[in-house]
Amino acid sequence: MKLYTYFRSSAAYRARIALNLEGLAPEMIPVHLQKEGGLNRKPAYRAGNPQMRLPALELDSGEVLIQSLAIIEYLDELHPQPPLLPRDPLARAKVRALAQVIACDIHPLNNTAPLRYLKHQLGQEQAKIDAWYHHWILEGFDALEALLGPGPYAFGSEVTLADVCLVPQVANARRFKVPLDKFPKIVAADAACNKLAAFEKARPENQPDAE
Ligand SMILES: N[C@@H](CCC(=O)N[C@@H](CS)C(=O)NCC(=O)O)C(=O)O
Repeated sequence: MKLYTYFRSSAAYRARIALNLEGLAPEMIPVHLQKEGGLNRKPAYRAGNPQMRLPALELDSGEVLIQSLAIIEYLDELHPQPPLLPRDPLARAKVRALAQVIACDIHPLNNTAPLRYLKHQLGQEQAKIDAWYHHWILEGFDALEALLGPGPYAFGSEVTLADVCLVPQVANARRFKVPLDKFPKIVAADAACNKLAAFEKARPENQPDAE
């Protein structure tokens, strides 16, 4: 397998964590999202992933999977130990909801493409773009903080898909200096996860393409 990744991509970071948790070590293929306007937009990458985003997982069959949550659930179904989703349907729905607060409602608004659009097409100055970025993280984290359980992880005593999404989003928040003091449960779940090797190995600064 090959994972198309970029050290700073938080969606690729999710996939890296899940692969590590499942004990899988695909070949890492870095795709630079800034160089030459984004190497993800070149025909070579677009041929495998018409959406031109990261991550993509190329299977040994040559099939290419896109969308981090779809990739992670695929891996989880093939490698059920450790499970990233609980067996109980109610618990599964709750874990997916936590993951989707991040992956569907926070992250898409703060992604490279909409931020570039705000800057270049809508002519917004950097201070306004930073305010936008902070706003959507703070609003989403308010909800997550209220939804999170007692820990140590986002959904209790086991690592789940919720943690796989939470840790990269917290890393983004820190990178863009979003204050986290209002979110003790989020900070504690992030800290608990980062003690685990699978999370540590997936960190942006530990990637071969880190700058
Ligand atoms: N919902 C997608 C989001 C993928 C995504 O937007 N990835 C970003 C990096 S975190 C990307 O490739 N951006 C490049 C671009 O928009 O040009 C997923 O979960 O995989």
